[in-house]
Amino acid sequence: APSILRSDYVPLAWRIDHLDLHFNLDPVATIVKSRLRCVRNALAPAAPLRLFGEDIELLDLTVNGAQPAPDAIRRTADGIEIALEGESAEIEIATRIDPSANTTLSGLYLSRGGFFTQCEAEGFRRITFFPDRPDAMTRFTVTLEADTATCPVLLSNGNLIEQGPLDGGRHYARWEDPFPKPSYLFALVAANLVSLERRVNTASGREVLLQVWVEDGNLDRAGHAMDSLIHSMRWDEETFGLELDLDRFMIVAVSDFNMGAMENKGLNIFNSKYVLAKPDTATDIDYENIESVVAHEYFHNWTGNRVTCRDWFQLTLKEGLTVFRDQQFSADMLGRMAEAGGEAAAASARAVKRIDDVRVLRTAQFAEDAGPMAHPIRPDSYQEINNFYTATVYEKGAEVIRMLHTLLGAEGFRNGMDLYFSYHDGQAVTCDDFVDCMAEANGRDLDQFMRWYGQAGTPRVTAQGHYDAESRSYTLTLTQHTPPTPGQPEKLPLVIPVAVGLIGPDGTDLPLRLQADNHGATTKLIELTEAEQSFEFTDLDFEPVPSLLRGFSAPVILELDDDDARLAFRMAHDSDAFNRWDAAQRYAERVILALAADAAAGRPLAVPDAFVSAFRALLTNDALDPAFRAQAAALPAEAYLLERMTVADPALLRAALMALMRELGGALSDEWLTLYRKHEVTGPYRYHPADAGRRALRNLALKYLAAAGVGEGLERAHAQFARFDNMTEGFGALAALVNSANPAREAALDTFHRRYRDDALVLDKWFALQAGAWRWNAEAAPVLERVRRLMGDPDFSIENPNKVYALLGSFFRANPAEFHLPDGSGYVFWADQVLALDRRNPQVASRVARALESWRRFTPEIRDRVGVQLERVRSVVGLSPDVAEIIDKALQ
Ligand code: BAL
Ligand code: ZN
Repeated sequence: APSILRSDYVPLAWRIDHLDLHFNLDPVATIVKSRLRCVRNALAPAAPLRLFGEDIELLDLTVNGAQPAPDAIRRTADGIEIALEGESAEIEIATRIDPSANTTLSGLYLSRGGFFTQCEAEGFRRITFFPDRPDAMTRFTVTLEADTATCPVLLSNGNLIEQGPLDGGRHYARWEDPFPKPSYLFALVAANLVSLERRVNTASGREVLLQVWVEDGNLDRAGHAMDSLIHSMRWDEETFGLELDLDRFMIVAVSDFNMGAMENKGLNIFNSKYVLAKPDTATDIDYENIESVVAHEYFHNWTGNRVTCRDWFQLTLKEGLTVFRDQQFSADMLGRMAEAGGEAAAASARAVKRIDDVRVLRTAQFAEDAGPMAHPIRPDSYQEINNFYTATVYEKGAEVIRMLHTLLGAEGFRNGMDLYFSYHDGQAVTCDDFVDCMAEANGRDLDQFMRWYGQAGTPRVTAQGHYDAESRSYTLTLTQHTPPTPGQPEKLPLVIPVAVGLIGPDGTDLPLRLQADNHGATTKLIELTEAEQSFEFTDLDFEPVPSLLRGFSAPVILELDDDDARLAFRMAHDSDAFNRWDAAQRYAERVILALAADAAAGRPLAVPDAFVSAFRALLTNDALDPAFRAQAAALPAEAYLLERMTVADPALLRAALMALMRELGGALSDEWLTLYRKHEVTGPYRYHPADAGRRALRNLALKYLAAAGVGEGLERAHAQFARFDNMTEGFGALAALVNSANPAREAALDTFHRRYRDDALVLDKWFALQAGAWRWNAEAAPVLERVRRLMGDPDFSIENPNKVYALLGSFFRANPAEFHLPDGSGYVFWADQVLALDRRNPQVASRVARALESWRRFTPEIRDRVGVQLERVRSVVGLSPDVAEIIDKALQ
């Protein structure tokens, strides 16, 4: 497919100042009538009105009430062009669509008998002909007609204007959205749902109605989403002075959904996974995810909806900023809840949130940035925009915003935000417009900073320290280098904020004096802006141990030459919780990669005693919050470690990880059992970071003990599984049992399945656990056999994205050693599934296809076998543009 270029942007020739939509909803033949009021844009080059349309049947089209002359209208590959005269025109269009045949879940589709829409990025053109691009901001009025019995609830954006019965068992509702919006924010829902309602006042005293719509029977799972929404509203009022602008705000849960959730104006539609929670079906992590996704979509109301993107290349304008906002919100919420345990507990809760976010970035985004899909947070080209809802645009985009926040300070950042809304409310703008506001509000030149928007690849930063005893000074020399990425051979130096601490021999932070300043704080922000730069710290009586990039102050790979002793020292002493965790992770990584090298050379796999000691010291340090200890004692993600191997070899890595888990589980079994006993949570379940931290540490103890086959640990896991009242403990125990050589794991899986056989979201966990399981028992059958069998399970459905992500996604992404079986059977299976999915749902297929994009980093044996399957997929006629782009780029 041809690439679309950012440089090709042309403003709209015709604005649509009002759109009146009428839906006659029917599962197989929905009729959509639309009336567009078009106004010539004097600022753009003259051109015909261009309407996009895809997979819809045009029934009728009039211009100013008459059939247009044949030569005034032209069908194009992606829609219709109409030559218009004068300064304005009214277009009326009727189309027919078949929602029952829409398996793509983009546009108007059916889920469990109800009608739902998903229009971002380009789903609206699958509903009616329209200038379906984000800079076409329009006022919408929407009328819905549907069968009353099957679709008693009729929702769209904005305010309900009128509703009533119609003949033939049908009814209607009319909605009006007072705010102009692009078509990607349009939504409708017509279904049989019930709602949890709250009326709350905004900061300015306006009463608003909040609703969370779910299927009957699920109201007891809607409360946490509602609480999260109210917290999000308060937070945005307090932090950014931003208030809800509508009288009504709705969240709707749907079972079949490609993404996590969607920020349609006033009518957020959510994957039910990010709405429904009660203690015995949702884990602590589910509760946390729901809170952050509800916040994310709510925050989009200002960062995305009121101010939107000029074109899809600017996606990070709304996504990076909104992810940053939801991350800050979650950190504040967790910190606030933890405050009851003191200031240190609050700080630790915030640090743990930061660690979680960086784990995601390092695992998913760093790999993307090092592979064939590497792109800047603002790409210059794409073939299929759906492929660019990426970790780079979202997570790295959020890191770029975070750097602005770090460089400008909270107040400076807020001033920039205020200016952004004062200039651009109601507009479709670019990333430059945003950064310009930050620059103007702070009197700061951000031209060099803008390179973060244009350069792909993860920068490497190296550090060299030199202590001079005579002058009592320490010189830190930092270099930066960004490796080439596809289409970008040369990179320029970036602005990299580096938060630095220097640790003295006794483990405490030293006061820092940079030459020519006298602050004496113990963490200092320095700005690396050149390829190489030196910073001199004075008044130091000892050679310090540097602690760099505290709090992960920039999204870079910091190449440290710290040896084991230094890592152990920082693991024991670094006052920055993030870096303390990072030291533990780096040390573990060194040990794991050395074990993998041992395995490759046929040497016995021996874990160094020094590492076990450092690990024990951290684990048993009761001054540290349990949640933090659980983070530090969890090994780095397998996908991340594969990226760190010179040649990715999943079998060697798995052997190394198993050896380390067994050693740490066995050698520290007493410590794990003591921790397990000490951290029991009593009383009814509550979602709270203090409790969640204790549960996480106990579940981790079970995981290590079960991996090592420690009898008492397995007994504890069985006991926890036998009588659990919350999913965190139930699933934690089950996961420990399944990831062990203990034969009782099959019975536990059956018990769990029986208990939750009617609960789709819990069954997703059951599928994912099996697909991601390691083979602790060498005689057990390959996991691929189980995955094939589970695809035939009556509870599995290839039509449901959550099921596909749970079973296939977990297998392809979270179980590399089993996916990459030496006989290559995993790749044949992968290609079969990509092709089967592509016929139904290209967006889901493309996500699954991406599991092999980094194939060139693997061993020659793997590359040979993957290459054959990539070619096989590429040769198929009728591949979607989504999958075609991924495969083409992988093969380039
Ligand atoms: N805009 C797509 C879903 C999200 O990022 O909120
Ligand atoms: Zn978003």
